Amino acid sequence: MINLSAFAGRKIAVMGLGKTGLSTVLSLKNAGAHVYAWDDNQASRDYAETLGIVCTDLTGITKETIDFLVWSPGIAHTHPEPHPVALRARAEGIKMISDVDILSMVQADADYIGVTGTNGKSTTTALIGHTLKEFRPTQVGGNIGIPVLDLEPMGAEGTYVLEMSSYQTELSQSFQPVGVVFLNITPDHLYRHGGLQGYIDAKKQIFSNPPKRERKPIAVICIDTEDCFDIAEELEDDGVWSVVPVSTQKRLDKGAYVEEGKLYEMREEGAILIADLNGFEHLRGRHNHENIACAYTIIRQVYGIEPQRIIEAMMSFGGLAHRQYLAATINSVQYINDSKATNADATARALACFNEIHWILGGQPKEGGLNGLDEYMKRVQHAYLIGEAAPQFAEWLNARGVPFTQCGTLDVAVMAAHQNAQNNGAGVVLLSPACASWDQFKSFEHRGDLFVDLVTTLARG
Ligand code: UMA
Repeated sequence: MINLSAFAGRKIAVMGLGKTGLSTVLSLKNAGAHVYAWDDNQASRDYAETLGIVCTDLTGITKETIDFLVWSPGIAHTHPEPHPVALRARAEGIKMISDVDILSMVQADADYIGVTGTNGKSTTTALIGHTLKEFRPTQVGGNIGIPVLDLEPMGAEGTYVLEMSSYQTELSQSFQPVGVVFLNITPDHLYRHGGLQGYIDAKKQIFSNPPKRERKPIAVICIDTEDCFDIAEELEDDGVWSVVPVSTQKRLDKGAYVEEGKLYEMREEGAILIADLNGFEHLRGRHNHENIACAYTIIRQVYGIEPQRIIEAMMSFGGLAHRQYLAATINSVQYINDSKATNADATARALACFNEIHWILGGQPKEGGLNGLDEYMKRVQHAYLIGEAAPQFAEWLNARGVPFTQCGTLDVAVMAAHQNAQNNGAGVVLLSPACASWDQFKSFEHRGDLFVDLVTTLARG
């Protein structure tokens, strides 16, 4: 846990008592701050009270009674509607900050690498963390699921590698990364940012606080999506960041690119072959080539480590649960947990990697539904629908001639997919929902864990 004694005696409000809020309140209380905490959900307040946290309604906070307000990333403060506590704070002139700001203030000497973009953030963050650990003290946190104040202090010797969602980049004003990886942009969380431009602007905030150091900070940007290409050009023109482009679609004359699965780095003398990425068993598909290329490039550019040492350290990365994770193989049928695919774009990445797919999908639909997935339907043998999105998705699949079964819940879907796949004696049972999980589950992890439990039971016969 990060030592927050710098905040002893300060009066601090904390909104939201999920992972971020609980970690913030407990760290601040531990340091002797006066903490006023609230969550709109009774069950969350009840749980917080079991941890000794007294809950206080924050709608009446004033500038005299509160020094600043720590906001949980998932709570809306602008779109679609600003939360009443956010309105109150703004009216009172109370500063709203994030847990990442607090970490940045108290661990100001450490290095920070921020990873953002729509898809691939968690894998890239974990991969950078796994690799960099071989060379210096390194910790991983943020949107990946570890609240940053639960990390350990490191000082100037260490690097915090933080996955930053658009909710976090938008909130965090003191975050000063020495390196940023910006992976891609496709529409997501549009309701929370008032549309695509709002979402892009929120993500771009990650560049708004370059650290004041001798060397320019490094921005590794995969320029394969148009919006990222534009961001790279804009940053290049500004001249504050050293922009290093990455592509998995075309050769570049600067930065790094992947061609036919091989990673090349551009140097003065030309393109140098760094690694054959097809050797990364746990990181299959072009989207993972993007993740590897960006992870490699940021480590290489920020720390100048020898290419082969980076690649060697990367090779032992085992992949992440809930992201195309092989949960089991039963008689030559593979069962893949890709519960983290909460939008169509993420699901496209999984569908592109397999054939003869028994595809379990559905949940709370995102804007755009299954748009963009047409080209993968020839890979799908049968679809199994769950959750709120089922009627909408059934219409979409029907229009494309994809056979499907309405299953309602995940247990029914797994059983149906298992029986069909086993009868065929081949193929893949893939949970890649293209939806948020919140209609039937607490989180995508909860959904993925249930899938793995069901599959494990089937594997045991
Ligand atoms: N709440 C209110 N009022 C509201 C809305 C919510 O009081 O109007 C309360 C809820 O009752 C709940 C708490 O706020 O108790 C939840 O806070 P939160 O949504 O900020 O979630 P945390 O548990 O703090 O988790 C957050 C991130 N969640 C979101 O941004 C939605 C986690 O990312 C992150 O791992 C964690 O902080 C640690 O940094 C998850 C996520 O879904 C993985 N992220 C989104 C994504 O990846 O698409 C952005």
